This record gives sequence, C-alpha cells and structure tokens, in this order.
Amino acid sequence: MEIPEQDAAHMARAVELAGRGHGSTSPNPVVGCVVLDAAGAVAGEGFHAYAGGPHAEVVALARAGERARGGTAYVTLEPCDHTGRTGPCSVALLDAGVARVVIAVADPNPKAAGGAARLRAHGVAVTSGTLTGAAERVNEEWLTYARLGRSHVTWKFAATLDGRSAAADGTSQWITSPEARADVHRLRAAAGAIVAGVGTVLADDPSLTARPATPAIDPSLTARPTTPAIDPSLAARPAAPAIDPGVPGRTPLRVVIDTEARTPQDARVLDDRAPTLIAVADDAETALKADLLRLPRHANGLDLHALLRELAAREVVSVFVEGGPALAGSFVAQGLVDRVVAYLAPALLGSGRAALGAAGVETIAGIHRLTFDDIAPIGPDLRLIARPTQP
Ligand code: AOF
Ligand code: ZN
Repeated sequence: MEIPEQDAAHMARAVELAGRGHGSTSPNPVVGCVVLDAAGAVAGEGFHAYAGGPHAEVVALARAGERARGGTAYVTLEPCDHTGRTGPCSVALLDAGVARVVIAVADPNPKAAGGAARLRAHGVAVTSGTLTGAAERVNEEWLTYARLGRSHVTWKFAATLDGRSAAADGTSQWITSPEARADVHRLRAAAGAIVAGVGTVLADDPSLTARPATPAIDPSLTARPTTPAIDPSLAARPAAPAIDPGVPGRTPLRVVIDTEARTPQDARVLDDRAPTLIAVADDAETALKADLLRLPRHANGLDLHALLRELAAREVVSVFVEGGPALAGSFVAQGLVDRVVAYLAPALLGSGRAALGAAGVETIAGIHRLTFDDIAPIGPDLRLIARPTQP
C-alpha cells in the first residue's frame, strides 16, 4: 500500500545520502538509496561515492541483506539496466526480492535507462515522480550534462555591495575576505574545469588551481578522504550544504578562452600543476606549445556552446567560470549560465569595473531574471546563490 508522506520522507533521506557523493562521482551522477524491509523499517542505506564504485542501490541492498526481500527501495535516480562499470541495479533489486521501487527522476542516460520497465515487467510495483524537485536539485550538474550534452556552468564573481569587481585603476585584490576566498577554492575543487578569459590571464597571471580549503573554515567538509572507501560510511554528517563542497586534492582542468591565442608561453596556467586547455578560434594562428582546442567564432569571441559540448565529450560534467566580466557576459548572453555564485563584500567603490560585462541586454525587457536559492554569511561577506528563473 502506498503511503505518500512516508514515501516523501524516505526519498528525502535518499536525496540527502545522494548529496554525500558530491564532488567525487564525476562523470557519474550522485545517487542515494534507502531500502525498507517488508514491515517498513529501514534495512539499508547507500549512496554512490565514486565513478566505477558500486551504485547506490547495490550499497543499500548489501546492507539490507535478506531483509530486502518483500521490501521497498527508494532511489533518487531510476535504477540502471545496463552493464557499464558495474552490473545492472534493476537485476540486483529483482535478485534481492524487493517488492516495490520508488523513483524520483527518470534516467536520461540512454545507455543505462530501462530499469523501471524491467522491474515492472517482473511484477515489482514501481512509483515514479516522488520528490522529483529535490532529487533534480541534488543531481543538477549531472542531469544538465546528461540531458543537454554539455557541461553545467557556474559563474562565480566577487564584488563590492555596489557590484564592482575592481577599482577604477584596475586593482582588484582582496575585495572579499580570506574566508570567502577559501570557500571559492572549495567550490573550484568540486568542478570538472575552471574557465577564465585570456584578459584575466594577461592581467593577473592566475594559476587557476584549487588550493586545499583552509580547515578553520569548515572542518566537517575537509574530513573527506581523497579516495573514497569502497563501503562509504553513513555516519551522521552536518546538513547538506547548499552547493557542492568539493573534495580536497582533486585537480580540475584549466580552460582559457583565448580567441586569438594570446596566452604567453610562460603563463602560470601552463605550469604542470594541472592539465590546461587553451580554447582558440579555429582559424587562429599560433605557435603556442599547449593543448589547443579549436572552436568556431561567435560574435566577438568563441562559440561557448561548442566549448561546453567539447568539454562534455571529455567527461567534464561541470565548469566554474571565473574572470573576467567580458567572458561572463558572453556566457550570460549565450544563455549558458546555470548557476550564479556571488560573493559580496560590505564595501563600496562607486567607480571601477562592473562584475558583469555586456550580456546582450539592450533594454529592460531583456533583463536576465534570477531566483535566489541560498544566502549565507561567509566571514564578513555574503554568498548568494541564484539560478535563471524558469519562464
Ligand atoms: C551511478 N551510480 O548509483 C547509479 C547510476 O558507469 P556505470 O556502469 O557506473 O553506470 C553509470 C550510469 O548508471 C549512470 O550514468 C546512470 O545512468 C546510471 N545509474 N550511476 O554512477 C548510481 N544508480
Ligand atoms: Zn546502477
């Protein structure tokens, strides 16, 4: 018998478990699973911890053992029906004798989908659409990647309260606090790639690496192992953060948007601390010794859709766009910003560089409306997370 409130509560737990895989499952999704016994008591829980590791369902079923027989499984993503890095979860659920499966989100991956149909065909009661919104949100990056065939984009900026990212003379250091900068490094570490424009490379010579988080900021988030254990511990953790906290030690790809190939050979982004792609126009002439990605031109720059499709083909699930305002404006203008993370310092400049450059808006009717998702104090600053408002 269906008990919708209990379904929602168990699925909420599965969503929370899924979030524990954040930052370490790429290029796979984050997935959580709760298995109840026939009497409705929780018999096993699991989440997907890393690509190639056991799927959430397999972890939860292993914990439930014989108690899964006649029970119910709650899964945030439709169970897979394929043999990829591991075997099909649909078959694992059937073998365990589970009587009912509750699914939040259908699997958009054509290679893996079909689990719900196989389970139904074998007499398992399948309920779909439970807590879909929360399950979509926790797996937002991967779902964007799987559905649209492009990397998910987060644009991050730091600015004064009046939206300035640099003073009139171009100086921009230390607008936000050390705490905010440490937070940025944690978010960077969770991304598949960090993207910056060549203007930023020429002006600041950034290394675009994700330095480890400062433990003083949030020790609970740095306690993760770099290499996830086979059997991830399900011990209680603090409430899931609003945004992927990242895994210390991972090295995202660095990508420079450099239409005319102006990156200097001795730029820090070309050091050996992380792999780097220099995206240049397909007709750009250059002798630069670097991994070049040739892309079609678009407006004054590069076709960013093509960039994100190329990155997705390299299994980059999510990118973090930083520096500078012109590049960010191009991403916004091309409708390619999925999430905005703004660090606002309680300070005023009154003149200087705006955080966002031209974004294709001619008049107020063209405004890019966003909806706030989360607002958090970070040291003396504020971190605001917003996403494009759905029409
Ligand atoms: C996961 N973890 O818990 C579930 C997944 O490469 P594979 O063989 O691990 O399969 C990955 C696909 O399996 C993935 O794209 C998704 O469609 C499906 N379900 N994947 O990594 C899980 N349940
Ligand atoms: Zn599976």
